Amino acid sequence: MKKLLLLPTLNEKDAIKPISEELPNWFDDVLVVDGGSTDGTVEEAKKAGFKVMQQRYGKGKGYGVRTAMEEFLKTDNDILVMVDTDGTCVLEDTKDMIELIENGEADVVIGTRILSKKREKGSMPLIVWIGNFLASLLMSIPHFRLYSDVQSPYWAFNRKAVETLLPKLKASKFEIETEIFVKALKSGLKVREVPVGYRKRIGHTKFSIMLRIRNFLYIVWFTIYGFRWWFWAILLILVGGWWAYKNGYW
Ligand SMILES: Nc1nc2c(ncn2[C@@H]2O[C@H](COP(=O)(O)OP(=O)(O)OP(=O)(O)O)[C@@H](O)[C@H]2O)c(=O)[nH]1
Ligand SMILES: [Mg+2]
Repeated sequence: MKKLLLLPTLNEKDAIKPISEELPNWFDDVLVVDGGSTDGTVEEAKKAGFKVMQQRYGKGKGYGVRTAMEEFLKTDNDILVMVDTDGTCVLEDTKDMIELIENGEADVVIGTRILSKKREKGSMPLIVWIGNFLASLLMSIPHFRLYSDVQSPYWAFNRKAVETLLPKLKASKFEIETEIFVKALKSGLKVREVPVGYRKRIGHTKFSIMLRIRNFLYIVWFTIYGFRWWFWAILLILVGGWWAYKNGYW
C-alpha cells in the first residue's frame, strides 16, 4: 500500500533536517503543508526534497490538515500518516500504526504517548500527562472504550477514513485532533491506538495559552457531541419521568 506522510508546519525550520534524516523508507511521498512560515521552513523543506504547499482557507493547523486531506485524495496513496513537524515524533514508530491499517484492523490509528513506555524523559511534564489523559478519559465516555491520547500528534488513516471525515471536519486550529476523534467514532470508523515514543521539541510551541483554553472548551463540546441519539432519548425519558413523578402526574 502506498503511504503519504503529512508534515504540517508553522515556523519549524530547525526540525526539517532532523526529520528528513530519520525518514523511514516506507513512505512513498512526503507533503509539507505550511501555514505561512516566515523563518525559511518552506525553503528548508524543499531542500530536503519534500513536496511543499501553502494551506488553503486561512490560518491554523486545522486548515492545514484539511488541505492535506484534500491533496491526499487527489493522489493514489492508500494511507495518510500525520505527525508534528517539531522533532517530538519518532517516525520509526509509525510502522506499528500503519500495520494495523494494512491488516484491516483499523481505519484510523492514534499513536498514544500516554500509555507508552517509549517516552523520552522530560518530554512530557506530569501535569501535561495528567491533562492529556483526563481529556482522553472524558472524551472516551460516550464511546464505551478507553482511548488514552485523543490530542496525539500521531495519526494514520486509510482512504475510506479520509473520504468519510473530510466533508465533516470544520476545525481551523488545534481542535482538529479531537474533532477527528469524535467524528471518526460517530461515523463508525474503527479507531485504534498503539504506543509510540515522544521526544522534547525542537523550536518553539505554537500552542499558546489562549489556544489551550479554546481546546479545553472544544474537548467539553466534543464530549457532549460524542453521545449518540439514544443516550439523549434515555436521558429525556428519565428526566421527564422524574419530573412527572415529582409533580404528581404519575
Ligand atoms: N500547516 C500548519 N501547521 C501548523 C500551524 N500551527 C501549528 N502547526 C504545526 O502543527 C504542529 C503542532 O504544533 P505544536 O506547536 O507542536 O503544538 P503542540 O504539539 O500542541 O505543542 P508542543 O507540545 O509544543 O509540541 C507543528 O508541526 C506545527 O508546526 C498552522 O497554522 N498551519
Ligand atoms: Mg508538537
